[in-house]
Amino acid sequence: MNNRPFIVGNWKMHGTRAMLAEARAIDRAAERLIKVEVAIAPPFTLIHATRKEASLIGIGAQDCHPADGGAHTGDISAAMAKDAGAGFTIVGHSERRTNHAETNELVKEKANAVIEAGMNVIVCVGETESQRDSGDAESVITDMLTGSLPEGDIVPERLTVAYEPVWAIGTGRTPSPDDIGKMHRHIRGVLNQTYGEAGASIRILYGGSVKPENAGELLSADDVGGALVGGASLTAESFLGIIMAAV
Ligand code: G2H
Repeated sequence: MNNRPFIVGNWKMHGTRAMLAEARAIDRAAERLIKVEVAIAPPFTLIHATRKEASLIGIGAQDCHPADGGAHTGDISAAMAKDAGAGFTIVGHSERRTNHAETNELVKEKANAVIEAGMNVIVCVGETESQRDSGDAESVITDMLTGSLPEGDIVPERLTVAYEPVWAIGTGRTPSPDDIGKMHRHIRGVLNQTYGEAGASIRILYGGSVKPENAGELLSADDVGGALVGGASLTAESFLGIIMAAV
């Protein structure tokens, strides 16, 4: 198992080539940070340029189409993302599930396509506030995982799960470390059931309003293998603050 914390910046729909300077600065600092695995998922338009500018950190895509190719105007296949320089792809982010009506079934197809293309995959799951309030968070996460995880045997290094409670995304609110630990233990149980022995070695990231100020506390929660970071990954200064908290 890769025991290094995995800190992933999800740039979402932010960034033009002017932002390559941030990627360069993160990459330079990462040279000295052998204890942490660092990656950025820029928009598709910056994958190739970011890969060229930043040679040490991982570069990934934020989504892909499940098909290899075809008449899908505006879409990008996993193989295309890989060809542009991506080494991993995020699938099932709640903004995709909500804004593009993505179902568990579609997320699973995408996850399978990413693995098939030879990349690693980060599968995101998370409950809404009303689901948490009604006490259904764990069963919702079980359904999301069993519906969305890639099929078949898995090499643990190829799959990462990101637990991102929808109500914590971009809101500044976060669960307590106890609640995060409880959910990560629950996710671990589902991974063990799904993949057997391999399930024990799959990293589980926490995501949702991670900042330099709270990263140390959130990363210290039980079975947290790193963080998926949105807003606070957009400048090298704040992203490096989070990375340093993981050292
Ligand atoms: C959750 C996270 C990154 P933020 O979406 O995936 O974003 O850190 O802005 O809450």
